[in-house]
Amino acid sequence: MENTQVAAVFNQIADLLELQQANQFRIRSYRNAARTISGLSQRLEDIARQGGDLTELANIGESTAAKVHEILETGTCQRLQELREELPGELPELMRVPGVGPRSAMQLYRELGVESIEDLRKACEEHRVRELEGMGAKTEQNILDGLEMLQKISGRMLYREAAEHVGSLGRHLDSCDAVKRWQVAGSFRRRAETIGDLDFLLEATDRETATEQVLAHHAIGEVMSRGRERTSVRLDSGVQVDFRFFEAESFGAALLYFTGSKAHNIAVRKLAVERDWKLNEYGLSTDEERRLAGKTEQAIYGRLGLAWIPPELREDRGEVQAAAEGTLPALIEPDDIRGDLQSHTDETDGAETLEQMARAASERGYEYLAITNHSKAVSVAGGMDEDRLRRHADAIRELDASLGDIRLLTGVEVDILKDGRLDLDESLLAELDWVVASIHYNMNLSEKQMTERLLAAVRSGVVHCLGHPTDRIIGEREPISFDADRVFEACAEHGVWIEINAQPDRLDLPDNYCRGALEAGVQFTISTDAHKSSDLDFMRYGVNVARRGWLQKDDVLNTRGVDQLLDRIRRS
Ligand code: DGT
Ligand code: CA
Ligand code: CA
Ligand code: ZN
Repeated sequence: MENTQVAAVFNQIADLLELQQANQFRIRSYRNAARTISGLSQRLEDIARQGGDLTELANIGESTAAKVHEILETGTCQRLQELREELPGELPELMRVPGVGPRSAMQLYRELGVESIEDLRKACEEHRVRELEGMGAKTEQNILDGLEMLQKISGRMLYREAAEHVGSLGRHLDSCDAVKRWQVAGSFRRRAETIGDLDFLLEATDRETATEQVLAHHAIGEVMSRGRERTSVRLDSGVQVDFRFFEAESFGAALLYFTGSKAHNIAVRKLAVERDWKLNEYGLSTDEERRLAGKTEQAIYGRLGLAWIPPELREDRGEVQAAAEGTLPALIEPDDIRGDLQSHTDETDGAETLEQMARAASERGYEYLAITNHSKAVSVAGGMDEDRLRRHADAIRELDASLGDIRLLTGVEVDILKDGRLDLDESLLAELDWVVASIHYNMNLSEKQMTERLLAAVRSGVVHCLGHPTDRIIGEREPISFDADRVFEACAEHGVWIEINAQPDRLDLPDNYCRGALEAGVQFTISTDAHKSSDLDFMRYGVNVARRGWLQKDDVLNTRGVDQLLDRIRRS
């Protein structure tokens, strides 16, 4: 148990006492205790375990010390539970909303019957809050803003957002001269699709100075705890960041431990335990405390008879066994990508012209770009009918003929209609270089209907690739339900590629589907689905997914050079 968690319990007690409008001195004594505890450099748990006297600490008397012991043992405390029971509904939760204090929470409850966050949102939206004494339209808006913020804080962020924070924090850490070395661990290093919090590991010349320098970063909003081992902050954006200090001799062990995943750690530690060794964030050692490794991950894995495992694979999905047998995949790299196979222009819902997109792809060193605008069913995007597509394809061919350094492929993203038919004439589709088929409507069909719908597209004989195959939007829309095994088998049989769509909120095919598709013999594309030239840079997010899905260079079509690509997609 961390000091911050103990302090949080005391702060919660103080909050609830405030809701009850209890004695101010009692409230303050809990707050003072919380402040002392979160400012300690040593862990309370360690002090207690060594039999230290907690009452020697400022603001901690007999009864508070007893509560600390209770919290350390049980994770909570009786007094907090009692207070919770004395108050109705989720009233205490209301105070987590920025802009809502104990007094206003009580007022909202008494006068509007607001007992939960949901009640509060509704009351604001129905403009009932502004009618209350001492509140107004501005307060109401503040509360709504606070609710939005709260959702952001309690939610996870997309990998892309995390990457922006890491970029900015990383540049800052590079400028801190007391920071000798830093690394991001956690789900970010594993390149997971969403990230809870950021975990930085630091080696410092002097931890105190390094902490000062790190905390000077402009984006840091609140320092939640500060200590010799760890400092935790919340950025202005609400994102939580942990900075942990390690010495060089332990850095590899720390990196291994804090990269996780937890399941991977457990699987690796099991190998150590089988040898009667000990593995933790400080190193690998014999039970007699003789150090075996700790400086690098390679050395630790090596001692355990394992090859170094790329972080993207550390999910306990068979990687430990593969590392023992020497059969880990040689994962695809961003530099392996030679072109992009899904992009849009201002012919439909893209923001830029054909020329602009072609130039941008060429600037990225690509050998080819497929232009895949929408078909007519996607009317919100201004989708094309047959005539328009014919003329558009001519324009693509014409521009292609005038470009020396990049090959433009004539293509389309044809909508798969509800019954599995394609939204454009198949004889026209057969004339194009590259046909992506995707679902954009009617996503709530039964699994059986959805499977038939996808199978019809796969078997059409004119489709090269299934675009954003599950249609999920991270945090917004669940994947469609379909029999993935059957669809993947059909794709393998009919030579239909499966797209890994690299849009940051799609990442579709999701990584947890990739292994199944791979085992079925499916081949993949990684495409950005760019709607403007800067979207072409999403490619690396797609590569992240592919790596987490165990894909190698040869599993991905657009790692081929242009001649080989054309050879592969040419219709027989
Ligand atoms: P997140 O932050 O929810 O996106 O996911 P992670 O994986 O970054 O998780 P986090 O930040 O809670 O912890 C970082 C790593 O530390 C985690 O991946 C594995 C390691 N770790 C944390 N707690 C435990 C634990 O109880 N046991 C083991 N074996 N490892 C843990
Ligand atoms: Ca984390
Ligand atoms: Ca963490
Ligand atoms: Zn689409």
